[in-house]
Amino acid sequence: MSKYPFHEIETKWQRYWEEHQSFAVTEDERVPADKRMYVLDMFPYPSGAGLHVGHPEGYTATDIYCRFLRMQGYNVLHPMGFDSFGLPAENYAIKTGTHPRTTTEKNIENFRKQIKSLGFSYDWNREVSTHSSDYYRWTQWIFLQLFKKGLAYESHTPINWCDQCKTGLANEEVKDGKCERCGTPVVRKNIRQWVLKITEYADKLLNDLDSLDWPESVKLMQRNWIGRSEGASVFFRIDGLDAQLEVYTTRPDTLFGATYMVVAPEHPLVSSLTKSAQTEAVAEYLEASARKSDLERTDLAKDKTGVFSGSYAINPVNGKRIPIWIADYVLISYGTGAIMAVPAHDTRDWEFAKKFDLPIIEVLKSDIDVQTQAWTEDGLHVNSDFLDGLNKEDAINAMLSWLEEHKLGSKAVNYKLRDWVFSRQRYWGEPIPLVHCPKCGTVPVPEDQLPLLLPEVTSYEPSGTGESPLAKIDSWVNTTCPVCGGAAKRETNTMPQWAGSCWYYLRYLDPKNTECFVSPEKEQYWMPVDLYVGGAEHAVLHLLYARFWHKVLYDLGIVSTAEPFKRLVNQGMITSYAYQRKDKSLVPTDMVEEVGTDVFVEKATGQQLERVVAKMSKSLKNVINPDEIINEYGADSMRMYEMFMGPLEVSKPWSTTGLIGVYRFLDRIWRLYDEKGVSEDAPSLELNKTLHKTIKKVTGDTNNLNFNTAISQMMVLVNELYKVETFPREVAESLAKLLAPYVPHLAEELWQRLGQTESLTKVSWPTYQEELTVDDEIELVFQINGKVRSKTTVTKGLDKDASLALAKADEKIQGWLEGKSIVKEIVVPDKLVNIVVR
Ligand code: ANZ
Ligand code: ZN
Repeated sequence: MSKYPFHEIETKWQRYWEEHQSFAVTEDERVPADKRMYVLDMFPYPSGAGLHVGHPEGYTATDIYCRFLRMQGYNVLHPMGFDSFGLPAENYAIKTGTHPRTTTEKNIENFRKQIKSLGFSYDWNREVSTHSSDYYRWTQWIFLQLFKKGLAYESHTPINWCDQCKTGLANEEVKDGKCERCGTPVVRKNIRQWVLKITEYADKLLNDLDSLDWPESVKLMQRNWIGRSEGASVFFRIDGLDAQLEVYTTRPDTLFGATYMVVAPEHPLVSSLTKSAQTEAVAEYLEASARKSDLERTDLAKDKTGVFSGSYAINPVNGKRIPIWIADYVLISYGTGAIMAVPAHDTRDWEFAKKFDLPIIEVLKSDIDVQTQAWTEDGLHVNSDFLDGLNKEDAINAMLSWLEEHKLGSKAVNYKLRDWVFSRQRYWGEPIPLVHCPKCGTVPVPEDQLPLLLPEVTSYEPSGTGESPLAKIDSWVNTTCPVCGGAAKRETNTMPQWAGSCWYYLRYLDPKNTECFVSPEKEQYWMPVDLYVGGAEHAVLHLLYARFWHKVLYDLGIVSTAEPFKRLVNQGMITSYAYQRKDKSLVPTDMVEEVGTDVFVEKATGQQLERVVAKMSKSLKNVINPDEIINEYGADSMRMYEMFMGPLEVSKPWSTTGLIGVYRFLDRIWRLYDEKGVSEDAPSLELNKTLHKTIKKVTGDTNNLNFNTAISQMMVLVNELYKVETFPREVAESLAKLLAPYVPHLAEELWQRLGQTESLTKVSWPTYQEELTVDDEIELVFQINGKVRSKTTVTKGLDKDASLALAKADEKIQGWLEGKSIVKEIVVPDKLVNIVVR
């Protein structure tokens, strides 16, 4: 008995595909536009840890889909590359002195080898790496287009800073007040930054989401992140000062309830508002709040703090004098950095008012006493003069008209989205191609001088003072101005890792072009990306940034579509099992023994453990190494198992037992062809029907990315084949074709052993006859008052009367009908008969 020789088979076919360039793709003009498909994977960061089992999940899904599409006559672009600038290589360089390029290129080599060992059908001729100068030349070029369009500017406003990573961060990189990468609480720092005006695209980024076939959850996250808010800006006169205080409010209708105002500590009017008696207290407060993070300032649970400025504003609707406070629960970065406080109907304002004993006036009819709690729900207006009795919508409109008429305010829109802090004070990134000239100001490096190469340094250590290691290389920093030729200095900040991934899908289209970043013909041939698969963690980072750059390029007329990624699918996370003690602490997997089916104990103590699902982690010793799996069970087993684990989009735990099950299935297929042997007989009607049903199901499921159910159906067919006497050639050939996208190495081998000389990559997908996929026999269900009481198997196509007669002849049904009167009879042919009785 021969064992399924996957090692041999997999090496053989990987070599074959490479030698025959089976997956090299060209812009074949004979292929009509609707038969061109661009299927994209999120390219990996080549970390030192190598491929994770999560990578092959998405990569296998797209590979199956691509192979399937090709067999259906599509011209398919399916590329792969590396997102190779980034902090880990740089941190490693700091520790060891190894150049990040050396580490990165070594890691890329390992990644490429690992990815290739899974037999994916990438066109490797199109590989790109974002750290290579041929590539980042064009990243720099795109940056310059943004700069020339006025979309990149230098800013001196405080930004988020990570003391651990020693660099500035974009808002998107701050999660719950902490650095997204290392978890260090983010502080504010005043350093010069390059910022991209993503806010100018807020509306386009928001509105165009509607046109995308993306998971609703991702669209919602982007909508919330952009955070469009509609309201009004209202002007308040300041008593005794020739200035006005502008606030942003979503509830202008509550103006009669505004009993005080608050400005952020950084508000430009703070010093003019501060009366001499308050000077000291205000100064103290400003200092204290400067030390706090935004999270500490805005946390709802935190005690409210603030200080009275000494000044008063005039409420424009009733002329009342209301005090102006300075408090850090108002953020300088949102709206106008100043608010009108309506403590009766806003929780934060209410807490503040209680603490500092400020008046609380009910202006929305409340079910509770607003002196004891804020009422934040709807209510008809009260204590509000011309708004009394109106509902929210009418009151807002009435107030807006009033404000506009008196020139005291107007409709306004605000966004949560902030401009993108784009410079990093680190080494391993694209140098920003700008020169600072004392005479000409900031000027771009001429495009024909790109790439501006990243210079060699002796120390990768970030200065931590807000300058990148590049600032220490005088010979690089000192240059001449491209405009006037005088002495000038180079910009020393580098770009964030997101820069390279903002446009890589465009470079794949034309990776070797030295004239432009992509030729218009190639761009138009392939774009947009038809299917993009990757992890959900990029919802507001990469996916928002890439859309932004793409829209800028679109407005510049360089790309032909308004959106880059038509359809997006998020693969679920592959988790692992972990073992939990009663006190919820986790036990490393190698300290656990399975003593019975699903019964686990801790080896050392014998204590019973509960199996739970957890993220893979080194400390729990439950990280699965793809290399080991491939070596032990083969790439085809790995591919098919990851697709069989469950629906692509859900998170699911790795189980080696499950993997072995799939391996056995492939072994069974192997033995079917190898031992049973193929006969030239025609298949029986029965078998033929199973075959055609299988083709139909696998076709539909593969098309919908429902790979797990497609695999189940193939299992049904294989089981059937073990039951029948002979293995007809027709079935053997079709099965090999169905297997081709899923387990391509095994399928090619079986196909060749059937005497075929052409690779399955050149063969068409099998078709099915619809009439063979429908069952003649169906189950007819009998119900009494909607409850199933009996059923029977009958030939399809029975009419209503015959079905009803059959039901009434049924013994059990007769029992239910006894002594009752029939009210109604419902027949759904080939499905059910429902008799309603009383
Ligand atoms: C009066 C009011 C009454 C408000 C009321 C709310 C409820 P969104 O929806 O997120 O846009 N606000 C405005 N600028 C702020 C800032 N810089 N820092 C902190 N809070 C600020 O929220 C807009 C509301 O948040 C505004 O409407 C303002 O409070 C507050 F019953 O004004 B409102
Ligand atoms: Zn950090």
